[in-house]
Amino acid sequence: MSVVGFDVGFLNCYVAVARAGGIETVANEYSDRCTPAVILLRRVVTNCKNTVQGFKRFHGRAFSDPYIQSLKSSLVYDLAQMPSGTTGIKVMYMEEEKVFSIEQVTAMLLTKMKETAEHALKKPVADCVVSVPCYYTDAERRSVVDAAQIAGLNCLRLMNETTAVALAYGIYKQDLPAPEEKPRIVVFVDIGHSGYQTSVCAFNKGKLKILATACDPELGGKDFDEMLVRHFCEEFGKKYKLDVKTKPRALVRLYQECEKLKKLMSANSSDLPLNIECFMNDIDVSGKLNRGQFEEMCADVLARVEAPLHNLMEQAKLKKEDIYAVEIVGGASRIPSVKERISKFFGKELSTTLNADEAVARGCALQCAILSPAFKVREFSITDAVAYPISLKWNSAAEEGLSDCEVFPKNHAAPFSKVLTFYRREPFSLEAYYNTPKELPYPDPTIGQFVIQKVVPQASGESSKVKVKVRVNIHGIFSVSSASLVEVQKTEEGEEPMDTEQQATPEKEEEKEVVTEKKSDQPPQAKKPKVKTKVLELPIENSPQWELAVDMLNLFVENEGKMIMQDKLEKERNDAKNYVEEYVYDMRDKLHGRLEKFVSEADRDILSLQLEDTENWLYEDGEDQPKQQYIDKLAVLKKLGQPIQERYMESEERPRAFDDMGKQI
Ligand code: ATP
Ligand code: K
Ligand code: MG
Repeated sequence: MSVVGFDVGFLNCYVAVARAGGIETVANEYSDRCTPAVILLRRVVTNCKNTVQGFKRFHGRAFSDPYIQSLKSSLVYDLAQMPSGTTGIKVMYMEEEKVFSIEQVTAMLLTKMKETAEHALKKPVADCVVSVPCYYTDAERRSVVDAAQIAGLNCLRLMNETTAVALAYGIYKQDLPAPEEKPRIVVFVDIGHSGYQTSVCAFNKGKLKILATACDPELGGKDFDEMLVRHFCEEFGKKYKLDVKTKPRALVRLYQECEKLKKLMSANSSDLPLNIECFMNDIDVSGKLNRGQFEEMCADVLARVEAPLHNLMEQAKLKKEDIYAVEIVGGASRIPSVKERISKFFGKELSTTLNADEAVARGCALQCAILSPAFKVREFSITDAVAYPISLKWNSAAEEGLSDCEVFPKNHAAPFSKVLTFYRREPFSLEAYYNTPKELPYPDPTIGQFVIQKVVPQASGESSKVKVKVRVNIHGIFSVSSASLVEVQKTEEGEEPMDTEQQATPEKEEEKEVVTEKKSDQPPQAKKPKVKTKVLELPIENSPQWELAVDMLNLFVENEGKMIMQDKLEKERNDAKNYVEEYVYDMRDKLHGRLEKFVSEADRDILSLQLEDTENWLYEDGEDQPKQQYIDKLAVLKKLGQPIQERYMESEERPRAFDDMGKQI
């Protein structure tokens, strides 16, 4: 049982684990707590790598989605359509052109993060909590759950990023109002590289409830970079007659330098330089900028900060005076003018008590600890909110036409189940969809199709009562989770009716009757006959939008395993090569140093020649060989070198042995 939280950012990822000392964010193999959201795929021949990055927003989207199409030109890799219609990424891998699904690519990233967690915990990791933006739809969420599965993870919860932050904020607070008191209302703002999320949360002792969320999925640090890049492209065009947009490599460097400059400007308001050597056509370029100019050129971007805040307060029907604190996280929350806007909106100082980069991962690890039976952690109940209102529609036999019903309004508590009652004689289908398409990040509001099968009329010929349970689960994903038919069996008068309906879901639940076909118009009877009922479970055919087929998912799981093996082999091969290289350099130095006295001149010449040959081989034919070749090369060298080293060791050991004897006496 592992307790791990993963923050999968657009740019930066963090891994937090629970250990005896509490929750901590852990470092990767490069001793960095931040893991870039970048996948490097080896393409054997050229030994260069495909770099895949900026893929977080491809989840659950059709390849034909205008958003995906509009991004194509700005990516350094190609996109392709998967057989299911979703988005894939085309790369060269192991000498072959391959298309990886977005789930596979995120799985590769999660595999890296899983290894970081395993290294820190020194045991295998499976159970975890993974973060997603609170504006993610069903299709996006299902895609991330699949990615986790491909990476061999058991995702206990997909957690909304702002909810993770709220948990990290609230769980250690000792002074929260008692359960029956007025809750403490806190606003959370996370502004990262790609997206801007806000939520308002009510805290009482031992619990938090998200009241509302509001977002701009297209506002983040990247937009400020964009403005800087645009500015310098123009300036360098005038100053050096360079058309930067035509050279992708130069453009990538300019983006990197502009991001650095943007960060520097957060701490410094004076003129700051931007210098790039050999930028294009061997020309060195330079420019400068100060914070005032930066804010001016970003006016349109900054103007977008306020709208979600308005929206949030309006949804929650709260006044600014009701807000106890505004806690901000995310890298771009460090931009002074962003902070100013938020602070001005609420008319209060912002609170920065959490680590702006690590709070999401820590919140996820805390949630994982709460869900884990093996870990003792303070009781804390978390109620999230539905991001987009969900409706069902169906063919109504009675009304002849389509009927629909909103089952989960916006900000409805989640996770949550509802039982709907239908009166039907035959199988029927329900279509779930988001009823506010304008709010969605993509064009198709369909959630999925659910067919309730094996519905039959009662023995009397009347319609059957069919109970359908719909839910938004712990990941924030909608489903029709079960259906049952109530078979009425008339019984002797006086006998107690049997209640065979099952209960007991930990989730909160509500019932609602949906009459879609008239119950028979019997006159009300004076004496109601006592009835016995039998409940039959009905099979449901689920077809959520953009679902990854089970056999595809299994294939991806298998392939991920193979790729991990391939990486391992590749690492071993590289290590074997490095050992040869190290031995060559090390021995050459020593032959002319401390080993000199322990080798005859003739033997030394032989070994020197061998070392030189091996070095040349490493740069030529030996550049890219199977592991065994390097092992063999090393063995040949060691056969000559080992005896020399042994003679040296012996002579070193001798006087020390005497010393030890001296001490014993
Ligand atoms: P997302 O939350 O959208 O998935 P992410 O989690 O990867 O993205 P963060 O790591 O929170 O994003 O933030 C990264 C962004 O913050 C980048 O645009 C980065 O340039 C910006 N950033 C980081 N530090 C600073 C700073 N000191 N000043 C200005 N911007 C900064
Ligand atoms: K992050
Ligand atoms: Mg983030």
